Amino acid sequence: MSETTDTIFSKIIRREIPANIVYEDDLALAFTDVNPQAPVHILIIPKKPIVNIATAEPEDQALLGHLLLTVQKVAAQARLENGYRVVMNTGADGGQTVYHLHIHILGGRYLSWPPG
Ligand code: DGP
Repeated sequence: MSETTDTIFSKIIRREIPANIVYEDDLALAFTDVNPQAPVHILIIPKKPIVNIATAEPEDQALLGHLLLTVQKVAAQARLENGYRVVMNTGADGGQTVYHLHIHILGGRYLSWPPG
């Protein structure tokens, strides 16, 4: 088993640890963040264990597009009509702590800019 298949998110995909799953399809899973930074904080992940956007391959193009369109569905389901932020922390300086690609959806309050 490669290290990328053994993150906490792969355990969530395999239902080995619990999560509050809010959306699932053949390619993606979405669940609420355990340490929310906004009233709505949802993570969207591919079921394929890609490390991050920096290591994604050309063959992942359709999957990455699918994840971004999944953002639309999940944000609408969470009633984020006033807007939201989409974040992909990437690598050490990007603040990535779980090395399984994930998209943060943050909303439900005004989000200031720039981030820390
Ligand atoms: P990042 O810093 O971008 O790698 O964010 C990882 C996020 O994952 C962080 O906001 C906390 C969340 N997280 C870590 N472990 C778990 C877990 O076991 N369950 C859930 N729901 N979220 C987790």
